[in-house]
Amino acid sequence: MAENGAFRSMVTRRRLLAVVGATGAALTKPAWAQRMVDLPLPGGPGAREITTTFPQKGPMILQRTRPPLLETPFEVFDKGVFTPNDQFYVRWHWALIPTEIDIDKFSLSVRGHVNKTLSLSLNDILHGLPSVQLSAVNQCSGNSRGFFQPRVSGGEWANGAMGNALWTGVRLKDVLDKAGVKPGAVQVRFKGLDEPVVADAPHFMKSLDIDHARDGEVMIAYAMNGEQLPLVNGFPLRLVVPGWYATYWVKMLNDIEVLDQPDTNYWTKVAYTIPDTQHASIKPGETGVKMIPINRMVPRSFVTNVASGSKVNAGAPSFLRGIAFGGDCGVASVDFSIDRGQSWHQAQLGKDEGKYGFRQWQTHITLPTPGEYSVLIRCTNSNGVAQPDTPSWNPAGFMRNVIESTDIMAV
Ligand SMILES: Nc1nc2c(c(=O)[nH]1)N[C@H]1C(S)=C(S)[C@@H](COP(=O)(O)O)O[C@H]1N2
Ligand SMILES: [Mo]
Repeated sequence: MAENGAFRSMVTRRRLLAVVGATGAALTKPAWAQRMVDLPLPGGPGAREITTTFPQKGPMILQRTRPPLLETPFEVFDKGVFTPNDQFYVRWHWALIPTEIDIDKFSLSVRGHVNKTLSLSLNDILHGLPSVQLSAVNQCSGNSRGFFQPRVSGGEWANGAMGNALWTGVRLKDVLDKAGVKPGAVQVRFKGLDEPVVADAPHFMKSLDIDHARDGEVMIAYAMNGEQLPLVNGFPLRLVVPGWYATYWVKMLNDIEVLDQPDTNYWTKVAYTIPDTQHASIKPGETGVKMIPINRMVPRSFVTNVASGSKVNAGAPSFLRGIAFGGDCGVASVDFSIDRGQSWHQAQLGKDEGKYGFRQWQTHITLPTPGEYSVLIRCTNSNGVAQPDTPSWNPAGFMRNVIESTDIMAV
């Protein structure tokens, strides 16, 4: 898709009448922090409500209505490496999200430590700069949080707070160059159109170091899988930070501020920090650990065509397939074990759609005799980093990437 004229004509005036999160809960607690409610996971990750009431969205697992937290049903990942827009997961921090955007009035400001402040229209972005395209996994830092033991509070996601899309947009670098970054710039801060529910709460903002922002890969995307972004996934523009957790992928992006001091805002400095330890792991209750902002993703892999609890014939080959991703680089290999990790065998990798995206894998396994098996799948990325065999733990429930196990009964 070298020619992006199709997307350009698809970005049309948006008059969304559906209300995002129409059945909002009453806001009773005064402190903004208390609005970050803990989400119980009654019945476990498998027993959650499916909703079809969100604009431009198909069936999604409803985690929360206002602000929306919608999880991708896991079977969607078996359909291919690109996650369809209408079942791509959704996560917002604050409930005041525009329900329509007038694309003629929309503008993206570029300001702060720059030679020239810019106010770019969508037309300027779509027609004034070279377009780039890349497939990349967007994964919430807290994806799979619901599996943490001991349990931690936060959005109790199973494994569906991730998705892979083909993103089209412009390089952040080109936009920054247009404004002219002044010497002494240290970070770039990004903000969207969503707003806190109470005045004293911090607007959602994230920052990247200046060199990262100018690496030529970080993108301002206006299309996802060949279509304009769904409203709840950040229409009309969102940041795409390949290889980094989705917290940095600011949606409905309308403000870019170049900073000459490190960002001290809550969302960069306090929230979304991880222990500066191996696998970001600490012992429950451990204190006094140095915390750093969450950053690069780590490898993961999943079986998508067979669910835990399935039965197969003993002594006969069974077909297994799934997805893997390397995190901040490509997938080098996906291996499986049917003997609790004593021996590993390589699965076959599918087409490489780009190092930051999902990669499909497939294999046949033969479970020799009747009985219960735990089939383990392990991704090793092209930096030589493999998934760990023991789960890590941190109080925010971030960065889970332990080797997954699928329980299969051979009969
Ligand atoms: N403007 C804005 N952008 C945001 C957020 C937000 O609350 N507001 N949440 C971030 C987080 S934590 C995640 S996980 C991703 C989710 O992206 P998605 O909803 O498109 O899947 O958006 C990121 N960008
Ligand atoms: Mo997130």
